Amino acid sequence: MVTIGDKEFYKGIGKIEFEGKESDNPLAFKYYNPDQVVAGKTMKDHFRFAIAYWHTFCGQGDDPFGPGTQNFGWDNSTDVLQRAKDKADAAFEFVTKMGFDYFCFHDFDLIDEGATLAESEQRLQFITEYLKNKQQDSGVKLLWGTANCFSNPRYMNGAATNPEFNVVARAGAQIKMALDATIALNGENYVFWGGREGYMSLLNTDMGRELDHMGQFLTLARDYARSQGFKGNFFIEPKPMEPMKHQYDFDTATAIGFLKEYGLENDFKINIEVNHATLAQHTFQHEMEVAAKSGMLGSLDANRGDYQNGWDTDQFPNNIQETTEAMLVFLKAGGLQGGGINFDAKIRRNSTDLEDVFHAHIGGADTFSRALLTADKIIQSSSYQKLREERYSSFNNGNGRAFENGELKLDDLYKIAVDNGELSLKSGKQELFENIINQYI
Ligand code: XLS
Ligand code: NI
Ligand code: NI
Repeated sequence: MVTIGDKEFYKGIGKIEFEGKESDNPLAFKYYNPDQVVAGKTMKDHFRFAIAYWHTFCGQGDDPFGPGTQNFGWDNSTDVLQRAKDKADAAFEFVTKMGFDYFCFHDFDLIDEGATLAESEQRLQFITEYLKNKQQDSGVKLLWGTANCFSNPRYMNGAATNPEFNVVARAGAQIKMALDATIALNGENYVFWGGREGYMSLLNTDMGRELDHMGQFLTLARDYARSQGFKGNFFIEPKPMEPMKHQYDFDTATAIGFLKEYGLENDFKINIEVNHATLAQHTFQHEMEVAAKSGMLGSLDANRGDYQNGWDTDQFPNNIQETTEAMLVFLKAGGLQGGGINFDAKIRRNSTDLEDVFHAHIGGADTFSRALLTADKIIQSSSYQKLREERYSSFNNGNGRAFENGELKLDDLYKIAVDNGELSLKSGKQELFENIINQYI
């Protein structure tokens, strides 16, 4: 049973069900079968799919060349509080109809920012209470909350890294309020995406000082949340550029180095977004592998970029090859550390039917599901893992093992090399690996 408020916003669309790949129903899942067990867990538990409040209920499709094209039924009231309640009703109707369990938000996605800090806080408390009831009625949970410390002009030079202390303090107040809302809604995680934490020109920027401020700021946020009983993870979401020319959380490796430098590695993990990986000239799977290596594969923001122009287009995922390779990393890592898969993606400006956003999320969930099924089959039935392990078999015993155990010196390597004489070449077999992926898709 889909529970909906007095108003129904997505009229004529019911709960999306799994019908299998033979189904021609555009409003049904072809691969995402929530209760199907893959690699020891249901798909629902592997993915923990979430809806992004900002794209799906706020983003009206405006771009630098024209205004929005969406006509959201929940945006009509002239009363701020009523509008926020309508938006929440629409959000919970949508999440429930999709059959997902989670949503994610920025503070001022939920309700418009007030004219003063005090007014903003009152508004946030109001909508938090409302959402708490909606969560109780529907069972929908909060995957993560975050604060928008990048849209308001006061943050044009950054938030935690602003050269002006009073702006840093203002960002601190905002993040305290967003943490309060996240904790009140039993949020499982809290995200920091460094919106304008970076620089436009190095000429007017003291990078070392700004990075120290960011480390200090995140420490304060962590300490406050822990003092309020927050047990979840903090995630850093790397992105190399946009809006700033250079963003400090450039990519996963940079963010992990930063977290370790400031002693935050036990509380923070990484939230990896596909389109941010590609902007950093990495693959999605590369970023996941880097995070997994440090036990920090926290959460995923699912979307895709455009292969021709490289922009942060935030399109819905549909690249089965890319996602299959990502799911190989995912399964090898044993899944995510506390997070889920948040559709940080938007429909195109000319997708203006109410059902389009359903097609988009169905496609995204099906892409991940098909990729997971394929990756699991590759691991279970192909020679993929064996071939990969064999490449490193010389480290399994003898001198290779001794090297891994730290028992050899550089002198020892010298002696071993002298004894070995010239070596024969060993193929990396890349084409064979690629063929295995294709065979199982
Ligand atoms: C923007 C980011 C943003 C974060 C949350 O590029 O993806 O949406 O996920 O602030
Ligand atoms: Ni993004
Ligand atoms: Ni994101």
